[in-house]
Amino acid sequence: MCGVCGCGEGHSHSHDHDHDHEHTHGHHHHDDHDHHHGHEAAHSHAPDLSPKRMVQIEQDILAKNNRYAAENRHYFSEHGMLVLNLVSSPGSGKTTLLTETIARLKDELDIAVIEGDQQTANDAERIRATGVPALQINTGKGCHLDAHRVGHALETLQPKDRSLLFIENVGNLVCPSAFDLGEAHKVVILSVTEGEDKPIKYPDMFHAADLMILNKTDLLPYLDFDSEQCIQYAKQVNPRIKILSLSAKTGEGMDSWLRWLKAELELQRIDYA
Ligand SMILES: Nc1nc2c(ncn2[C@@H]2O[C@H](COP(=O)(O)OP(=O)(O)O)[C@@H](O)[C@H]2O)c(=O)[nH]1
Ligand SMILES: [Mg+2]
Repeated sequence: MCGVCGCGEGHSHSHDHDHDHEHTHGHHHHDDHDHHHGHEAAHSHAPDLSPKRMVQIEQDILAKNNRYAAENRHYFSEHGMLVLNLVSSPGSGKTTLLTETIARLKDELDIAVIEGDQQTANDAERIRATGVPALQINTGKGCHLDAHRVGHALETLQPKDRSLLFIENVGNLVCPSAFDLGEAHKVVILSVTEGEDKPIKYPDMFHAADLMILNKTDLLPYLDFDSEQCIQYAKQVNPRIKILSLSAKTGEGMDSWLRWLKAELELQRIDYA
């Protein structure tokens, strides 16, 4: 996972000094721009660490993330929420899919969005323009969202009970696969312009996802993208993966996605006291 890029080491530094406590969700000083520290340091001294030490650091980071994720998951279940973690490479159409989905569902469901990008609040602004609440998290040098930051975002966003919460992760087919945010499902979005071999090139991500959305099908006539081959590759790395093809632009195939969303939300609501 992140040992290669060093991002994990940065998180260790930035969290160790004040977050080894129980996660109370009670402090508000973590806003959008305060998690940059640590990363540069990590990149500069990571080469000095032995491979064994690097592995230990990664395991500690993931264990800590998993504890925060468990707290988030508990919170989501207590509030009857469906939470989806949208992962993909940059530009696959995550934000477009969200704005199109929100336009179709916002009158019948409560929806909120957490947006993750290295810089800018552009995507949160695109979401807010649809009329639903959105919170932007900027990860700076970081290449993924982590459960701790999502926990704090919840304090600010205050999503409604029985609502649908989308988390648009940082565009990256590698690191976000390792970080559980407490979501019900990771949904990987792959656009047909990216090539059919991405599931076998980035198997961790396709293995971690429960649903793959093949987006931009409106462009298929102009490409030599082999959908059958792509689906076969995805099933090769994850036999359980569900696959939907759609065009966020034309709306073709959106109905199956909306039906899937509503069915999943009902499942979460059943357990809600
Ligand atoms: N042709 C086509 N373009 C799309 C579709 N979905 C998104 N795009 C375009 O792809 C680009 C990246 O979309 P965006 O939603 O910002 O992707 P993100 O980086 O994954 O959030 C934009 O120019 C979108 O207009 C689609 O279904 N068909
Ligand atoms: Mg986006």
